[in-house]
Amino acid sequence: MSDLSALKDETLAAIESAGDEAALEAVRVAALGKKGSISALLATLGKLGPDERKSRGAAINALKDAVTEALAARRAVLRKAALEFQLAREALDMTLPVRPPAVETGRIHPISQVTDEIVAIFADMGFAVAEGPDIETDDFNFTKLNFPPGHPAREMHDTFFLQPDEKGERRLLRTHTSPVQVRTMLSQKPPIRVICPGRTYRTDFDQTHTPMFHQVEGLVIDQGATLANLKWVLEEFCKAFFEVPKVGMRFRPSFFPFTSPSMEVDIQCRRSGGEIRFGEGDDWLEILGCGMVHQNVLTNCGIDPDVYQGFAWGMGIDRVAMLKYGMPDLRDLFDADLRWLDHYGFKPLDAPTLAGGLSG
Ligand code: 2NL
Repeated sequence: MSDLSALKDETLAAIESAGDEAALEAVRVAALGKKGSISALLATLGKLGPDERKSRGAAINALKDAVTEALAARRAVLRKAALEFQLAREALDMTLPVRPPAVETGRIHPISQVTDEIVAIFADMGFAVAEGPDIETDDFNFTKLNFPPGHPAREMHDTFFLQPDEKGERRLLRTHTSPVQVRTMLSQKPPIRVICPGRTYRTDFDQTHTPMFHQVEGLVIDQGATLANLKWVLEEFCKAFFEVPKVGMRFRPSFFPFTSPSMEVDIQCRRSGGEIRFGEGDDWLEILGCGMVHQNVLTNCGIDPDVYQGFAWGMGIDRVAMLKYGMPDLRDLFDADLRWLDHYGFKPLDAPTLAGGLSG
């Protein structure tokens, strides 16, 4: 019988050390499976005499019962441990505060907000939005816009130039968004009504200038586009943008190579105690430049100046954003300070629309 007790010790030890249900099942098959050690013992009973069969049969069955019982006990222990492990792993701490979603904590940068406001106003007047590359050719940034080679106005633009390419041509960071309008005129037939918002670059860095800044320009080309239309468009824009029913405007003669005549536009305002209000008072604030598109520009862009004429304007977005939302320092716009953005930024779901109110 010592063979049975050795087998019993061995099998019970294997059962105790089975670390999971799969290992336990392997022990069960090795002992009680068709080819298992205990099953093999039972198969030997047939060859024994009746007395020996009876006593040995009882002993083997007792071993089988002991093993079956130990298997069940160990299985229960392993099941409980597996369940507890799963429960611990899947535990949720219901007392943790809910983290607010990004749409509530994120902020739209004032430059993006003001750009969206400007786009909404001009879209309502039937303007499309056009965009173009920040890196431009000298031809699109200057020559086509009636800056002749060597013209002093080129120097006034404080241009960032890139290294010349194999052909000796040096590309540049656009100094205004006008090359987008050049591209538009070259690729579309009149009538054209576009606005071109985007990043622009000049080598200028002080209290009121950053080397990267934002501009929006507008362009209308049509057979009957006049200076009166230009004035109406700009007046509608200013009323909508500054959210006032009336705004005084002053058009002063000026010079740009790409327009003739050219004008700078001031709007009426009142400055008091660091605050500024539009549509009242007797101060003036310059906000944009504009004019009738120069005939040379039309010709350079494949438009017949004897059939079509047009008007255009350009405005700095950063400065009007500061004016409208009372931001004191231009450089804060580009400092990526999250506390500043939390204060001056806009909620993502408060998108500007004319019907819903531009600035919420
Ligand atoms: C300013 C003045 C201006 C334009 C931009 C323009 C573009 C084309 C043709 C003619 Cl393709 N004009 N743009 C016209 C007048 C003024 O900007 O002070 N911007 C900040």
